[in-house]
Amino acid sequence: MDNEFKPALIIVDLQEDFCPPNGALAVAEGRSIAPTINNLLRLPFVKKIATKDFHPPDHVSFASNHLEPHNKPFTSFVTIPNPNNPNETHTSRLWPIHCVQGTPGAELIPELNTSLVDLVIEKGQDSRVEMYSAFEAPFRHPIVKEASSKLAQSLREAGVTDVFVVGLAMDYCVQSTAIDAVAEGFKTYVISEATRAVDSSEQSWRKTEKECDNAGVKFIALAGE
Ligand code: VGL
Ligand code: ZN
Repeated sequence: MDNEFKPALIIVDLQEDFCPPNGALAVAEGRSIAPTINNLLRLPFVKKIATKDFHPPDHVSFASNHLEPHNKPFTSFVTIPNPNNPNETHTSRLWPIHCVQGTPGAELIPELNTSLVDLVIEKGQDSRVEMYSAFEAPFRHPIVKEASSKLAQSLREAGVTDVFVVGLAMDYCVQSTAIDAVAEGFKTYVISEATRAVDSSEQSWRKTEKECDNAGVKFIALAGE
């Protein structure tokens, strides 16, 4: 049936390390979106999935795992080789140590009503590569190309047609997850009141919106415009 509508909600990385006041990579107002997301969780989504950034201590995205002078969180970038083909590389931003497996910073925030979540998916476990998109869990990266995604599989099993993405951070993991959802064949939306960005400037927000738009991701507002 062409007009079938089976929506899923994906809550990206609503974890302590991405939230003020103490998160290692706190996103401004990150914690404030929890009530909005809890309200969304009461709606009849056929699948409600939360993702967790879940890094080993030696993860390539941690600035402290690199040498001077290219080891400044937020401002340094690293060139990451494809583990399967060292001639192929990509450039990635470096971060403070965050969401280390088994640490309090990796926990979902207690404000999130996890009793309404069907499935939690961890991502970013491979220390060699950055993985913003939850569709890459456990392992699928553009420079690695070992396709396998628990997320896509569980959405397909549930017959999902439309994916609504919320959470943190809008300009990194939310954006990548939403763009991959389109690539996986889902109609995809980001709900603007239920996400916040690392770079919260108007200019950066617009850039992210534009990149999402170009990829076929729709930005929607609960309140309308
Ligand atoms: C994220 C930076 C590093 C995110 C994860 O969840 O958006 N950002 N790791
Ligand atoms: Zn991360």
